[in-house]
Amino acid sequence: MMKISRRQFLGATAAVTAGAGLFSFEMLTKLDPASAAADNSETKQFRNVCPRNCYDTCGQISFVQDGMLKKVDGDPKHGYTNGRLCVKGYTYTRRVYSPDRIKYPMKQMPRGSGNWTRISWDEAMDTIAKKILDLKKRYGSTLPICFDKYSGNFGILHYAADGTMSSIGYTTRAVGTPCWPAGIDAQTYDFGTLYNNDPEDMVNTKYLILWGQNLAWTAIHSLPFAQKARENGAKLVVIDPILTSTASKADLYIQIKPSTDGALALGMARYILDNNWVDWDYARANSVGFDEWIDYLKNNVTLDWAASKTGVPKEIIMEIAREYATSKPASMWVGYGMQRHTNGGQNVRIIDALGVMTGNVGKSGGGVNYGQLETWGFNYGAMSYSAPKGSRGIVGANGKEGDRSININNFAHDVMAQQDPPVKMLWLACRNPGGQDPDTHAIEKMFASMEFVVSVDSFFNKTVQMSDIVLPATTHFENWDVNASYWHYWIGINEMAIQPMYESKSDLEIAMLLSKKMNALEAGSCTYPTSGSEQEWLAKEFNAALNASLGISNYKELSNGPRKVKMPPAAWSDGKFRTPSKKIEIHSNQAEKNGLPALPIWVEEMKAPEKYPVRLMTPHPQLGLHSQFQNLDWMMAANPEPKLEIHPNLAAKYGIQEGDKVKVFNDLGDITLKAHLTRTTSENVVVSYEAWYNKSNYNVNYTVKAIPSDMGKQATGNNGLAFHDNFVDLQKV
Ligand SMILES: Nc1nc2c(c(=O)[nH]1)N[C@H]1C(S)=C(S)[C@@H](COP(=O)(O)OP(=O)(O)OC[C@H]3O[C@@H](n4cnc5c(=O)[nH]c(N)nc54)[C@H](O)[C@@H]3O)O[C@H]1N2
Ligand SMILES: Nc1nc2c(c(=O)[nH]1)N[C@H]1C(S)=C(S)[C@@H](COP(=O)(O)OP(=O)(O)OC[C@H]3O[C@@H](n4cnc5c(=O)[nH]c(N)nc54)[C@H](O)[C@@H]3O)O[C@H]1N2
Ligand SMILES: [Mo]
Repeated sequence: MMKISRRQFLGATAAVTAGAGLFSFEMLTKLDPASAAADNSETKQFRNVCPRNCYDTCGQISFVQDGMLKKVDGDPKHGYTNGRLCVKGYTYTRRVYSPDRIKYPMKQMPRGSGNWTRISWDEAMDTIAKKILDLKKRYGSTLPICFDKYSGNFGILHYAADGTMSSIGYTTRAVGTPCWPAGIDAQTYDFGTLYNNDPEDMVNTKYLILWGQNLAWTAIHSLPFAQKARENGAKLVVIDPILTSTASKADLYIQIKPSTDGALALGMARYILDNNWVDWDYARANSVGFDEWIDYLKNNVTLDWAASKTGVPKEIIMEIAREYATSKPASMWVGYGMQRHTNGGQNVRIIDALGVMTGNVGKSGGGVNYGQLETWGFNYGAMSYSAPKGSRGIVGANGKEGDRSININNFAHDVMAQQDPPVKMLWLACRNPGGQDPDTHAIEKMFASMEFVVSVDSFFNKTVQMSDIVLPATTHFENWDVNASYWHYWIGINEMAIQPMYESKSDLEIAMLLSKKMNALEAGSCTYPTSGSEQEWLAKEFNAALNASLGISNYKELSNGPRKVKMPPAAWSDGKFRTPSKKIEIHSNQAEKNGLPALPIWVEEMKAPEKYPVRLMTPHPQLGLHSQFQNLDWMMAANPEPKLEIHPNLAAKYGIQEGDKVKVFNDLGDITLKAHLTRTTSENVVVSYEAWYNKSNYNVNYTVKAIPSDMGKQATGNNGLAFHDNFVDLQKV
């Protein structure tokens, strides 16, 4: 199984019809050089998997005619995504044939000027390889080269980007994940790792709480399972400071004050205790520290306190406590939004304890579900290459020389802080810190201080705009791969459906090409293999255990359809927890050792500073996935510009009306947005979704501070980011 601590790992359909009215297949075919072919030529179908960083990791069928991708649909053989895609998935033809794609290797002179020139692959590789060798000579190691990869493409062969770096020597690595680390640590302290029930098992629940999770946008294929549970009589409760699309589908929506979920869970726990709805047998047999926590509840928690802390009326806390504890089984899904706070991990620990006290852990239809990496049992051959002999690195805890780690969540600061040797060159793949990292001004300053920047991408996003050389990346229809999900249990093969567009290459091909060039310039300077077809590489990612768990003898069988990893439907149903004590650790010595409370007790939330009284939340958009999709023409047609969602009462205080331009600012920076008055957000919370709009400088992260969340270091190397503890003031312009 893959260990998450190993490296920085993970770490709707309406608008398509809107777009379809504006863009026809005829327009689409005009973009393709091969489109002269007759219409009646044979349509071939291929199996693909959407490789984006998303719960759903959808099974796709691509329809190809005369070498052209005509349509992308859901794969009916995928038991979780069930033949459907999200709105983004249906736009893939627009991505593949987007006129904005980076077509060739290009250089920008000077960096940031927009003055791009097409160069050959050979010139690109020659320039990059010479720069690497030059830095190595000047500094005696490859440590001045810093690598930052995250989640642009989670395909297993895309770990070749990591392999590129390990094969040239010891480098500086951005370690951690901006995504979900606080919650991972919480579940690691409590259960030993993160491990959710099969989401298809959701249909068996009698009560479902979606806690800071917006599945209608971020995991749409779970919605049918949640709906099925409702049809079977389950009640759906959504807890979120924003009345989301998901909340609109719930039986009960609870608008909680941000970052106070722990107080709500503690209030519920106290009421459950007072009514003796506790599953004492389960909790005492399976956990350590349970009675100690019960004492804490008795001595420190009251319903009045929980109500005043969370803004949730006492009667509602009592109602959901009673229903959650007495509906058997009851399930909770803890989203990644709610852990992006300074006490986010701690709040997840408290919610975990609520699941344990009611005996809902290890049960079908139950669980405190967050995510899983149980199905990721690949060999990771594309990323595992050792440094050339004689490479110099940083001496690690094991006494051996190795890479230098810096914090992915304080990237700008950490890059600039490196001395002996300083960081001089950046290599970015599947990663857009210019759009996605907090404190964009600091990121820009850091990029400007570099000697050389290479990025590998498909679009001229903010990071590419700050690069010297960009290498064009294929889309997943143009290469082979295999993908797993961090939520459902399915694994699917991604077949090459069309030839790479223009001169684009996959991260794997780039790794091999760079190795060829480096070794030509200086023999032995790169250990990465220089040959092998993508299918050969793919075959090497499978092993006997993985094949057995999928019921296959050869990976090629996946071409007949995705397979589900054989695991019980309920996580932890065997009761074999992976903590040091082998039990659920309500009292966690490990947490205590790391300077955190040993018990799942209340930790105060971050308060707004006087100068910046309004919380700006920047969660994930419906029509984009971070900096992907929203830049495509169909998405721009459906959602042409970003907006600031603001409650009418707050708007009135600032004299803001619908459509007014509003400057959103703090000491870090500002963005100007059109106001949209809505009662879906709380009175002191404004909302603007993180996304990249084509040819626009909109970026919420100009105002977002790199404030760490409380957890993440234990399992992922660094703490996460408290994206939603971000405070601003407003001004009508
Ligand atoms: N304000 C705010 N900021 C946030 C968040 C938030 O909630 N609020 N969420 C955070 C979270 S949860 C995450 S996960 C991060 C995501 O941060 P990133 O992982 O940086 O985000 P993406 O935009 O998905 O992908 C980065 C780039 O990968 C490129 N890419 C796609 N496929 C390939 C490929 O095959 N090869 C190469 N080389 N490149 C490819 C894409 O074109 C894109 O430009 O953002 C974080 N940032
Ligand atoms: N369409 C789309 N799908 C995506 C993504 C995308 O960008 N777009 N990103 C993918 C990635 S990388 C990730 S990490 C996941 C994230 O998907 P989710 O787990 O759904 O997380 P978010 O969308 O960040 O936030 C979910 C909700 O948490 C709420 N929230 C914020 N703070 C609090 C709080 O203190 N308490 C409570 N109760 N709720 C709070 C937000 O208001 C938001 O509605 O989605 C994945 N899927
Ligand atoms: Mo994420």
